[in-house]
Amino acid sequence: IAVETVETTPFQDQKPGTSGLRKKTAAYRRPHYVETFVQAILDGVEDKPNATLVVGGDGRYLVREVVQTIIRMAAANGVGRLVVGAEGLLSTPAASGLIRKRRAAGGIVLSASHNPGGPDGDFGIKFNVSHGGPAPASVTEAIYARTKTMNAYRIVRTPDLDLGSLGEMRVGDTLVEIVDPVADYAELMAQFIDLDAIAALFARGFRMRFDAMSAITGPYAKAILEERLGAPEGTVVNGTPLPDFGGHHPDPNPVHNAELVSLMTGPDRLDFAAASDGDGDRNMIVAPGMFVTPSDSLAILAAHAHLAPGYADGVKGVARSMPTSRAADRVAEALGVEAYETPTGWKYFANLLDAGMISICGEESAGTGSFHVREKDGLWAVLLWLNILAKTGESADALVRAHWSRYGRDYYQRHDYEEVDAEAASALMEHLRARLPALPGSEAAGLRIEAADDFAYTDPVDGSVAESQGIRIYFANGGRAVFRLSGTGTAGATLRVYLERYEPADGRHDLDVADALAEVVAAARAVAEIEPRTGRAEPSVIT
Ligand code: VG1
Ligand code: CO
Repeated sequence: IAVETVETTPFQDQKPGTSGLRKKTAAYRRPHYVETFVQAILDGVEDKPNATLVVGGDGRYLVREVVQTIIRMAAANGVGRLVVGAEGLLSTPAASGLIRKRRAAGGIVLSASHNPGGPDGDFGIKFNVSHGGPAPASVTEAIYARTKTMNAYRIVRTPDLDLGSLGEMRVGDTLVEIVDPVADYAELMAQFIDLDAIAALFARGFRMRFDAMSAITGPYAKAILEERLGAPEGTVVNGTPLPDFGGHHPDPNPVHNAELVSLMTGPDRLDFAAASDGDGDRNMIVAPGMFVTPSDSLAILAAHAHLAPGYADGVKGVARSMPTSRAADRVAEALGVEAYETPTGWKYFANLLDAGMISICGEESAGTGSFHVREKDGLWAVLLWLNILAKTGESADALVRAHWSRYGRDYYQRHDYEEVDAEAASALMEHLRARLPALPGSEAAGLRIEAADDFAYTDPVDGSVAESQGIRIYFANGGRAVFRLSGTGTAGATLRVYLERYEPADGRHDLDVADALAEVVAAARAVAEIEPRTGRAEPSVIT
């Protein structure tokens, strides 16, 4: 078949952020926009005739069309094999697992994750490398550099492939293999999680809800929880991936899924509830009567992971992103293993996982994962929780309270100021940065500042350095505030303010979170001059 070379004008705005290229869907509607980015990815793939690429997305609007485009361009560029999820579907963790299992050169995941989908929503293209994890900054920077001068791309003109039928097809010299998106992932879970113990839990009448939020995890959760583990039908709700996620915001947190939290209060409450995001890598855990913060969840999973077969040898080390609360560090200390603190974004965990330095890692933004893949994994976290509940025989809320009484409680909140004027947001950060040397010893809203810095990370494996990853301010009451700008937003800037305060093991664990953090919140707002600089007296979302 004839390969066509299409001449184009380069784009200057295809810079990947925290997790791939993420823009308003309309941006991808511009002629040659998708093709330019895909060509820049393909240009970086070595030994193409012998390379395998994994392709799939979270089912949102535009995924199918872009999968067809990638197939045509991979064929035109001479890629040996494509492994494509049926109907173009693959969750982010499933794609990561497939890349590893098939020893692929990498994978292209089509998703804007927890951002809304549809023609007026967001779309994204992520590139993962051969270890299965997000491309490191060196790779994304090279892709971005190529897009800025890209003046032609290669494509074949073939009819759309039928993405619904499993099996192999040829497009030119490229073998396209359509696979069941769930099968390999379910297999992987069976290796790491004690599924029999969970099945026995359901057989004893354990009641839970898993809300797939009309995004990618529906088919995975139905296959594993309902079909394999025998949870009653209807345990999984919103289980069909829809192009617009049913109009919902597929971000699993107590604001965007308040229903799940309210379901867990009152006399008829369930034993457990959970949700995942657009592309299936995040998780929200709700215990009877309480939302479990992702920071606490990470610590609790690390403390009990040895109860699951994949971690029976013990946890080797733990990592958390810098803004995540320090709860996981306390568990690492008790286990006598190393705790690492990385910048925000999953790509920083991959080297530590590859080197066997950590077993479990996570982020405050509802991401938890382990060495089973190189992405965070929503359903895996839910299954590990169920595994732990089945093995300990504890209720989820009792497990959380027991954790606090042993390790103390890290009260935690994140305040997001969304769609702030981009210049005002950068100026706010610059101002804080400039004042750093003067902050220690000073007071903000009556609270004394003990230390302050701008977080930088040196990767202990390859020595690469990431600078300016967020401003940390430590207060005299044991509190901490962290400030950074989001790298996944698509309109204006989002200022994220992460707030926490530690209450020791013998302290008070039953305070209202807002009350517990009130002093730290006031100090953070004052020191960053949030209202005068952004015009916002209150954040848009508190999670
Ligand atoms: C956010 C989160 C970060 C997460 C990233 C991707 O990034 O804070 O922890 O890794 O989203 O998550 P930012 O730069 O907007 O703060 V997802 O579920 O998009 O893959
Ligand atoms: Co996600």
